Amino acid sequence: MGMNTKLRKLCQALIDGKHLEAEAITRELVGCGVEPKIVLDEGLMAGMDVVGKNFKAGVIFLPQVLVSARAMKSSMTVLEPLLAQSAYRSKGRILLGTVKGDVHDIGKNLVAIMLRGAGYEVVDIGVGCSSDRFIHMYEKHSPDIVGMSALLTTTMLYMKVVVDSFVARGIKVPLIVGGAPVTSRFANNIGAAGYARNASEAADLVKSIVKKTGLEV
Ligand code: B1M
Repeated sequence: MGMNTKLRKLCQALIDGKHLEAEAITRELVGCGVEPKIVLDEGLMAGMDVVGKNFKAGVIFLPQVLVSARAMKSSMTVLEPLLAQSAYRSKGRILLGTVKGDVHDIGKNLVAIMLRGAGYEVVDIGVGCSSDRFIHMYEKHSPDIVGMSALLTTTMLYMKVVVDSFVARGIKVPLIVGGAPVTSRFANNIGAAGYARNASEAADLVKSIVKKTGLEV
């Protein structure tokens, strides 16, 4: 079976929510030497895209989305060590969380993987994070950058609450944002230090902020 056929099968396994199959095909693909980034983009992300569209169109419902999300997570356990392979040496510490009211964490986890792969230390504080949690964890871990993720048009508004709470406390850490509904314009409007469209852009963004603020040694 050719690589493209396998990628299509992976995409379909994700859509069908077959996590064992998705994980097995992922293993096969990387075993054949296919770049993990290609497996991610052309297999998993392509599948998740269809899932999102079908959900929006009312063709499938939440339980199906959940089984697809589980399939994505199973495949990611195979890809994660490969994506994060570069030798570890911390270039900076990033605090990362999904904001209050939002449970979507696949994108955030991917951002964490890419950042770790790019040599940053990531403190992942999970989903549904209130501004108090962001601040408490900031004080505990003293990160160089704080990153927020939101997947809902309703919860992205909470990013402003977090930015404002940091400002109110006089904390000057750069706050960056991302997630499907978030735009660079929105990021500007709420006073965030930056926006990234996807996980690799997030790594570039962090790199440029770290450089600008002279954190890199
Ligand atoms: Co939800 N969901 N969901 N969902 N879900 C979306 C987001 C939606 C667009 C689907 C749709 O209608 N087409 C829609 C939002 C509509 C809107 O507000 N605009 C939606 C909805 C409505 C809901 C519920 C409200 C459904 C309901 O209950 N009626 C509910 C809300 C729950 C809540 O959070 N309170 C809900 C629930 C769920 C599940 C739990 C079933 C599941 C999440 C499982 C999980 O994450 N553990 C789920 C899923 C899987 C999706 C879709 C299908 C896929 C999301 C995903 O994982 N994508 C999604 C449709 C879609 O986006 N295609 C949808 C793959 C992931 C790798 O991409 O998360 O975009 P993404 O992350 C990217 C970038 O955005 C960026 O980089 C990542 C990697 O490239 N990025 C950052 C993300 N965070 C970043 C942070 C950064 C920088 C970049 O800096 C810090």
